[in-house]
Amino acid sequence: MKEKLINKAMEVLDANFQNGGFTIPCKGLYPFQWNWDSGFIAIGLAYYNMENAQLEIKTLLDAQWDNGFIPHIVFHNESDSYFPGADFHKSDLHPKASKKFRSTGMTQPPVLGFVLHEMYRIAQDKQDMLGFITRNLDKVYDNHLYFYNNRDLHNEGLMYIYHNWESGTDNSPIWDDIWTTIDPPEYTFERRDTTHVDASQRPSKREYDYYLHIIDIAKENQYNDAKIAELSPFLVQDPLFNAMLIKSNEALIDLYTLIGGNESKIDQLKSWQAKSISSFNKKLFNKKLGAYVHYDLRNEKQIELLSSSSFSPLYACIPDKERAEQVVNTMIDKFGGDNRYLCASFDPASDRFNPIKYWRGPVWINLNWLLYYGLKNYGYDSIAQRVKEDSIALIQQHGFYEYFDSRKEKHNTNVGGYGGNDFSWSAALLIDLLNN
Ligand code: 2M8
Repeated sequence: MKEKLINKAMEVLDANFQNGGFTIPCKGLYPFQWNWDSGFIAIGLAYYNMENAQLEIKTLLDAQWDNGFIPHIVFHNESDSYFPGADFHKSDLHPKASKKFRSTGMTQPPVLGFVLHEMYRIAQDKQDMLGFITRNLDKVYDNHLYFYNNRDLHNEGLMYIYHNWESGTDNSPIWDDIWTTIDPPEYTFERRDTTHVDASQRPSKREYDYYLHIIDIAKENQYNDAKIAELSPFLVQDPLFNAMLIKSNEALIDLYTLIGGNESKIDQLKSWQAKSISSFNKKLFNKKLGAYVHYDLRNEKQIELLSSSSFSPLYACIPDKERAEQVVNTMIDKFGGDNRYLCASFDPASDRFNPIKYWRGPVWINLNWLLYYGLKNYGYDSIAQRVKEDSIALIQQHGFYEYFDSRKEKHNTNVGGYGGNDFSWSAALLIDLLNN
């Protein structure tokens, strides 16, 4: 069984690999290179094709801007199967944007630091991998420098995101209250996602109006960070995004130490870490809910809602042991009933929960992967094992879907995998889980 699944996962990844040296998340639905997808994909590729794993990262870094920014989508190729594409985003409005590749003017959770660390762990030829890391690590460091210089509004070590697409958890109910504060125009455009996936599993047209409107505000200001921080109606400190940065900081410290030299960078990273972890625990923990939450900077308040992002700080060792226990208890109490696969992307008890709609409830393999390692960090091995087994069972029963129903009873009917099929990060991270 294990071998068959791994072979199928490799087939999915290989079929999604493109001539430009990168892997698309999924045919039709996502025809370009996505930032954090590429990171997760490289981890899976590292097990059987290190050359392509390195190429995946190199190709993404080739699109880095002169200010260290790494965009969320790189439009290496032309495709009209996706909206909004390069002509809408117009990254060239920013003076430091890549001259080589068109891209979006927003980013995604910064996974590259820990991805390089994972690739090193997996590599058979450590020397070769260390060479690759040595050639690329400063680029990732520059990306972190970009964040600390431009996204840390209050100089507290917590980055803001200015668009829900920067979170990676696109249409999460977390944003619902923010949307009520905005009144975007009704855009006229042709949706492409709903030609690939049933509309019931995707965001609504009105939600797309919000998404496009925020991009228009950023474009009117040439994607200038300071202007965006002043004007964007969406400005959030996201626990998942910041946990990814903190985990990647830690990875950079380890990797620079391995390479030798670079003392001043290591010192800088350590001081960022101390500040970020301390603020994270002060500002993003919610005692009443017993987990981490988002902070809405525009409206100056915590968003008191639980999502799978609430547990992601376990992956970056952000809580101390006692707080980690609270977080794990919350996860099991609220998301871990016997009738559920772990881990729903949004609080199943909430009236905003939707079991089939994208980031409003379904289980996602990348979040499960982060939770698996996060739980292991604190010795919760049997719960970690459950997350792993649930992930494998879902893929085995339905295929390499983009997301899955958390309700166990649903799976008796053989319905349960949603969104795109033959989805790259589901395949890549399953390879890692099965090899672990
Ligand atoms: C989804 O997001 C894109 C926009 O970035 C979309 O819906 O069009 C999200 O799940 C995101 O996290 C992911 O990186 C992307 C590609 O898989 O798809």
